[in-house]
Amino acid sequence: MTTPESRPEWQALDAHRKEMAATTLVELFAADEAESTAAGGRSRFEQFRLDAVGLSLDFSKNHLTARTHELLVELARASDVEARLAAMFDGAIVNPTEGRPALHTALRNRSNEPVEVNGKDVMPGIREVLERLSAFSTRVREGEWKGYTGKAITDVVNIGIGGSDLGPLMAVEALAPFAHERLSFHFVSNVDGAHIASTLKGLDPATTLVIVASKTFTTQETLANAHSARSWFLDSPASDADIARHFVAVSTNAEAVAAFGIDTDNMFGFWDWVGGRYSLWSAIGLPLMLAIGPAQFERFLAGAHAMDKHVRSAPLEANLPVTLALLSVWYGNFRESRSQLVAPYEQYLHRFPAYLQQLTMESNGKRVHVDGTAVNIATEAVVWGEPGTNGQHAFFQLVHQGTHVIPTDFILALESLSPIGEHHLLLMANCFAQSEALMKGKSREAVVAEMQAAGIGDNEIEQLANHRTFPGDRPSNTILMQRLDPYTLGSLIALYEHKVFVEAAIWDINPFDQWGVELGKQLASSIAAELRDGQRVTVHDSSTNGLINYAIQQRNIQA
Ligand code: G6Q
Repeated sequence: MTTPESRPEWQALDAHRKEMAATTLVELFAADEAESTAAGGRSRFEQFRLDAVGLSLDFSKNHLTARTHELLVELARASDVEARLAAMFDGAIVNPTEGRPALHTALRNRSNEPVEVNGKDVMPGIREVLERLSAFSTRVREGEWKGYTGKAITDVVNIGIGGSDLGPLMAVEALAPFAHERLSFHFVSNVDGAHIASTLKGLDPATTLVIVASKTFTTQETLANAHSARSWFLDSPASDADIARHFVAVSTNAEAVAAFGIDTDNMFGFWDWVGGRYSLWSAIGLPLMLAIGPAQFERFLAGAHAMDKHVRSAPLEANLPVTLALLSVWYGNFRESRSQLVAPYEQYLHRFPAYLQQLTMESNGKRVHVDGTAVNIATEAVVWGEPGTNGQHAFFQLVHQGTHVIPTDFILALESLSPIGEHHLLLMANCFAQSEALMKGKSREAVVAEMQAAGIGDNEIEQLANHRTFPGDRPSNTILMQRLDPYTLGSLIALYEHKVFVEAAIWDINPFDQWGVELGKQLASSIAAELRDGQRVTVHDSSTNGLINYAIQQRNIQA
């Protein structure tokens, strides 16, 4: 097998990195501006800017020249990115450790093209579930679907975790301005009883719809929360017969849904070739469809489908997801950055970083290649973030003056969904100012001059100047959209999904399995049995034995 780092294109980038090591962003801008003015050509901003599917990416504030970009694209080409994308879209087994295709793109396929798995077109099944979801959502939204006392539904509680929670939660929050006025949405994921208890407190069982969302329908946390929700429901004057009006399931496991007591007529299915963190486009998106309605949900799918078409048809050098992935590889593998910040300057996207953490780190947090051999290069960075401007008053200190260089994605909508006074102008100003400041920094000379102008004495200047100096040269992307709506949200999510896929193609890792998550599922059940049993344990290491035994002992004392 050719490892990524043994490719000549990788080595060419490594050599180029050395040439580029001392060149700063400010120098790159100065050189490009001089050249474009002399030649009457394009500015750096124009040169490193891409527009597609309602999104505009400015990647000029990165450590790259036209040559860097060319070399990165050559690496993508040598890594068979185009063929690998085609294989995914065409239903090939791109998840070999679980023997499955990964066809989230089929879920949003708006074309009439068939998509085959084992010789069978999956599109009719996808359309049928979408129609059932639409019919159900319309009935709930229009108040035709009644609770057991004859009242319309007012509250929807989604019980799920991981991929069955983060996507719908993020999207319902992101599109809140498009949501049905009568319906409120709640998401319960944590097995900590506080989550379900605080959510159900104050809700009326007679007007609450519970969605139990679990691909496998075996996830401990989700089943524990679903059982508690059912007990809460049956503690009201409702009876078993009323469950059908208040509990629906989204799953691939009809048997387990029936065993739980949910009528499979009230179940919306999906398929094993939909990965949890890629499942928002399937029936897992039911809360979003209930919130925004079937027509807007179609727009959401259409935005993602348009990005699917873009990633497959745009040349690699003008391809948005490919560009983001290549920048990530450039910083992670050639400039030693280990972390990426995502800063949406859009309050409605406040759960987007959490969603991206799962998408990115669960997909590409891997240490072996597709064939099982060890990876000798860095794979995924740590992804984190919070909405701006909040982050500026907290961790941006480290981004500006810490010892790590953290490439940042700024995301901003130009039009506010909540226009009040000058709020949006201030939000935009902060977003643009941060990327400028991260790039330019503030030299010691500028600090000294500023302090002298303020009449500060030499001793104080000497003591403070280094503290007030900013190194700058910190890279960022800025992703702009006209406004955040179902279409642009669909496109934005698909952009990052494909970014993750292209990174995985370059690193030659499988982005669609998650053995680390599976491990957590197994471990907790054996310790749960030991805690239930209450007998002293000796089978673990001394720390784990000690913790378990201490908890058992304390519980006995409390009892
Ligand atoms: C996602 C992961 C994981 C999964 C949850 C919930 O890609 O596999 O986050 O979504 O563990 O699983 P269930 O939907 O089966 O309950």
